[in-house]
Amino acid sequence: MFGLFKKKIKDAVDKLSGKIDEETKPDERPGVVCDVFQKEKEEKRAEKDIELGSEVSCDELRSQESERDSCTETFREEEKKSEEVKREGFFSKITKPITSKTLSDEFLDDILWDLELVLLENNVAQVVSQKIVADIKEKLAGQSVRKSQAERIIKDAMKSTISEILNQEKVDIDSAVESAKSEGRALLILFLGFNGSGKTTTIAKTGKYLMDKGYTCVFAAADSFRAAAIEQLEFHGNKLGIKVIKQKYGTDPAAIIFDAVKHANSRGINVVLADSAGRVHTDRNLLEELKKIVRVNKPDLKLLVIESIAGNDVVEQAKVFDEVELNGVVLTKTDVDDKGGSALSLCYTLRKPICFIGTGQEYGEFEEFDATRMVDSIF
Ligand SMILES: Nc1nc2c(ncn2[C@@H]2O[C@H](COP(=O)(O)OP(=O)(O)OP(=O)(O)O)[C@@H](O)[C@H]2O)c(=O)[nH]1
Ligand SMILES: [Mg+2]
Repeated sequence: MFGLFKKKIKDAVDKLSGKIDEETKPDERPGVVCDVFQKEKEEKRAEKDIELGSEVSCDELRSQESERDSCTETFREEEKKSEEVKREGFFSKITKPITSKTLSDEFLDDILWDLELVLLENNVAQVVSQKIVADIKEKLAGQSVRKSQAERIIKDAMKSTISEILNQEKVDIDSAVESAKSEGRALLILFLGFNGSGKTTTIAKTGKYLMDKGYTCVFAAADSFRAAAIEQLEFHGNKLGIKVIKQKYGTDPAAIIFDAVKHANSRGINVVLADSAGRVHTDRNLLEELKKIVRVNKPDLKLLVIESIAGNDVVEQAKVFDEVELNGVVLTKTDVDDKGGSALSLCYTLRKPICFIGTGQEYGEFEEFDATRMVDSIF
């Protein structure tokens, strides 16, 4: 899942830290000066040896001896200087990367643009990618860092920003069921969303998930609008052994859900899972119908079922559906989405948790969303 997204992020971080490494490379010049000085000193020593080795008179010898003494003095001084330069070269090699060059705003803007592009290409909404990039810039600006440090700083900054976005307050379905139970009633969960996003399949998967936990459920066939929608839910109900409460096509969906809740409450059933017709977020009539369902039945949880592959459209869709005050999101078809940015965009825009993810067409291909696991798997 999200394989390409993880790879692209990793590549972008590598590229970024490589550029930072180039920018903050230590200046090697003191080491070079030291080598040149050493060479000069050796040449001088060789010249003196030749001079001292030739045939000379006593006077010349005396004057050469005094010259040699002064030469030895000069060599000592040169040697001392050389040691100092050597020491300075070594010291500056350690300190230079930390103290000499800092990462300027212009440099960071330039290199972080690449990262922003990667995020945008992977369905991370612009506001979200801008926030991630701004957070990293804040942590790097004015610093002078080595490659390994840059990599760590970038990864930590991205990790903390992405975790912060994904870690919305969880919807605890088990406690919600238990709390409804203690009030002697069934918990009502309404699934809503765009056409074909996976609502009916998700209801079937949630039914199986709850039954596996020992809860009893009924389905409310409240998509009385689309041809064959009722039969589709009945097909799942029959397979799973879950009763479907239905009426004829064209019946008010609010009334169908009302009946299903009454049925569940009278039989001590724990959860009512209500289907609804797929609607385009721009169709005001269908949105008004949705609001009526909510007004009449007051669902405990309203979950938006949205396709991971819908790309940046998810943000616009989600905003409109949030007019009914969503409690969370089910992100479907993550198995066929390599990008993964939708999860981030949704959480950031809605400030609501992703409760489940659909990872395939089978009932069992459905998991509770774990933000920490997702972040850890990216980095
Ligand atoms: N690969 C994959 N396919 C899925 C997933 N969830 C649903 N689907 C498929 O998506 C298609 C549409 O699913 P439905 O459950 O009918 O969607 P819907 O939102 O109820 O559709 P409408 O009622 O027409 O609005 C079906 O072929 C499902 O099998 C998923 O997590 N992964
Ligand atoms: Mg459906």
